[in-house]
Amino acid sequence: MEEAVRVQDVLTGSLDGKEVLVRGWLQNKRSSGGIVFLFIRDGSGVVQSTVRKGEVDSKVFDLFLSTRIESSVQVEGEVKPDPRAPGGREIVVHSGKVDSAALEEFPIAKQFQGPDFLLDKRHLFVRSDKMRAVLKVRAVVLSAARSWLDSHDYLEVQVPTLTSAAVEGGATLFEVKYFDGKAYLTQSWQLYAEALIASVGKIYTIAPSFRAEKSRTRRHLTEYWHLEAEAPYVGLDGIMEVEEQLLSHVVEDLLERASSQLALFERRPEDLEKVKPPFPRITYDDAFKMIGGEKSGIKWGDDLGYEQEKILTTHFDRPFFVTRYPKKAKAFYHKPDPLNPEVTLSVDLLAPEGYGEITGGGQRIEDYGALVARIKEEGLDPESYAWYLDLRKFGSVPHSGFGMGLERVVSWVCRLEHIRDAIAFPRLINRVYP
Ligand code: NSS
Repeated sequence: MEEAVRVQDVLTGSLDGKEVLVRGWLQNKRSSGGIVFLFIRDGSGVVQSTVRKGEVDSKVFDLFLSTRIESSVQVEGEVKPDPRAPGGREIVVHSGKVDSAALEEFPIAKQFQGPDFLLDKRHLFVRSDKMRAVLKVRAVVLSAARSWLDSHDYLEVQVPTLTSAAVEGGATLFEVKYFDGKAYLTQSWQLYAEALIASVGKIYTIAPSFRAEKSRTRRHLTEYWHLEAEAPYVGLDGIMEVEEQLLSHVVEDLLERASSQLALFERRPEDLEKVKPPFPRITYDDAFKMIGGEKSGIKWGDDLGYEQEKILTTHFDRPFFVTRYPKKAKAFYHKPDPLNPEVTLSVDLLAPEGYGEITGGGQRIEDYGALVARIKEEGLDPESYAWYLDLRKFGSVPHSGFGMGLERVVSWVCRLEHIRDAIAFPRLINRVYP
């Protein structure tokens, strides 16, 4: 196959005056008089290509005049600057062909179509400008995060998806048949991470986590991408520093590498330029007061829900930490605060503008007896955590970690209304198709 150039390179101007081959999908088409304007998308961008009657073979002209959008096509022609063309350049087509003509009208139209219809057609909707931008933002977030973690001596490791016990409480476990027994889809890598730090030190992973979330909310998926890190000899303050540095680096990289995608979502760079360490820090107690105590709909000790977090976020114009959640609001492994054992050395990072929680983590219980006691207190069976308890028998050290929901971060930076649009093929309570 002949080498095609990338549309992105055409749009930089470096190919002006040159004869090029471009191939891709016909995103849009317009014709007027003897001209057909083709808008060809190749994954790197969209370029206007102009086919003029009389300047190309008449069969080619008729073909492009009649072919439907989302056919795959290729054109050869000269790159010319043209201020009227989107991106400031067009290809003056000399020849071309339709590789695979769309067999039907493309079902996704420019006019309003309901969310359920678009979700049913997600396999085609992923071709939209919006989804393409989201995919790019996701990729930049992950690549920036990897680069920060790698350069700070965190080793990327992998742990099982099929597990035998709950990390975050049993309510959101997906059970799967495992031969004659049962297993669960992982909610978090955490228990395995705590085993691996004694082998390789600071670590991270990027993997799907599963939550059988029964609630339909704008911020819950049943399968989401989870970036998690764990570090030995790090306490609550230390892990907050890791989180704020990591997120600041990610945002800085997004501003540099995904500015046009952010602009598509009308995310102003000024908003993100504020994302610099140190982030504001408040305690759960402060937060409880700020939301008006019990008037907010929760009692002291309850976890902050979406509604409470939304109120809190009105007080901040950048991400902020909420620390020291009550024991009752958090999973069994969180270390009680030695100064006030009713609360834990836990921390959530909340994004502004109503988005709320994007990370959860904190310092873990390192003492064997204290961990057994907490497991029992939560009504869990220490037997199910036998290997995890072993970790406290052999060289236990203070350690901390956190998990960041990729789609939560993407929803916030892209100002999305619903988390389902932060992932190509969302898994929701009522949806595993397509
Ligand atoms: O339940 S978390 O708050 N914490 C953990 O799973 C810890 N075991 C992580 C750790 O310390 N290694 O989940 C962490 C983050 C949370 O802040 C959200 O950003 C995201 O995972 N999360 C979700 N994203 C999308 N959909 C759902 N259902 C979801 N649940 C959590």
